[in-house]
Amino acid sequence: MSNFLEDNKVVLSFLCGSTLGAGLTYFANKGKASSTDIAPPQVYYEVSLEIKNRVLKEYSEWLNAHCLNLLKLPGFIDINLVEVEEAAKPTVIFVLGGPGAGKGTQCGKISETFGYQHISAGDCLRAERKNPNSKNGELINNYIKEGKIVPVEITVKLLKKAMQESKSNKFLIDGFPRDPANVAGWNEFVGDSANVAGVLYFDCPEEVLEKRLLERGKSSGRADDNIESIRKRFNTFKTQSFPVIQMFQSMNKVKHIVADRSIDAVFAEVSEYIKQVDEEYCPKTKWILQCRCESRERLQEYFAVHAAKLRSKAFKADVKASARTLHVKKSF
Ligand code: UP5
Ligand code: MG
Repeated sequence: MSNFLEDNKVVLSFLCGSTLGAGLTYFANKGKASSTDIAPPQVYYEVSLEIKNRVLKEYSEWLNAHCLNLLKLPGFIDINLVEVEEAAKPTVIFVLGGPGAGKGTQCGKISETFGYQHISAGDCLRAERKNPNSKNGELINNYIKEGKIVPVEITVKLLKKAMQESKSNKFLIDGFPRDPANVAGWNEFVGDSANVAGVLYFDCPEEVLEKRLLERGKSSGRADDNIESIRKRFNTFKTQSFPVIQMFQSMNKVKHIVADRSIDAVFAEVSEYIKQVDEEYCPKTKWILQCRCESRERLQEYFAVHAAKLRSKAFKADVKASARTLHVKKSF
């Protein structure tokens, strides 16, 4: 316990440093029965609250204030509020589409707006190619110039390392998996340690892609932004990468996006998808609220107050609650 705050009604004891930390205990300062008194029966109650990410900050602030108000009710002894850490697996979205479809552009925007970590397989390989200590530099260079797919052992290790070094728990894996061998490599090296939420597929006609890449090639310095390499990349995409998209499609995992539109129009649709993934896959915070009351009647008063307050708030649909009585301590 590091901090005490006292007024006439309550003593608030912080069990940890932060407001969103592991636990807070609130005590009513109402004088407990002494050993010679007949102690009233006390009811222990536990409410589990699962809070969706989008209301977490607002709800946490509200809940803290609400706990202090509850203690003003007669018969309340204490409330213990515990945040349960979920050891959730990382969430992964694969981002696929032809060369120049806008994968990198959209990933940048998603990452800025929704806090995903953007890991581009192509960028990882290009960085590895420049690494003087790497044995694979020359091989990577040749594969990229030829528009061919680098052996998966090299790529997947770079991806895994980037994920492990990140503090984030949600990732956009851009430009991977590009062929069935890449899928097998992912399953072998990452597999169950991450949840693949789905695939964002940017679909764009070749003429548009070619124009974009030639334009970018004027200044990108990329070894593969020239017409010969571009044609080879198109061919690799059609023959080896598209079947991967079809495979994910058959598993109902693909979000198809028409990419031949303005960057903002594409991002508007992408944003809706990311919100859905966040909602479904990203960990929600759970709180356990334990209260000790003098009697059942007092607890019922508690529920009347809590439920009414929650009903009056916009975030009610974003909080799931379940409750149970732990036990009733008998009086002598
Ligand atoms: N642009 C973007 N969106 C636009 C829009 N809506 N309207 C108008 N313009 C738009 O965009 C490309 C250009 O288009 C930019 O100038 C942009 O401003 C504009 P970008 O966002 O960069 O498109 P992206 O899809 O990321 O294109 P990129 O060229 O990066 O795709 P590739 O898939 O070809 O490249 P990647 O880097 O992923 O891979 C390169 C090579 O690495 C591969 O060919 C392969 O040899 C190797 N590789 C592997 O072997 N294994 C892997 O797992 C990954 C890569
Ligand atoms: Mg890219």
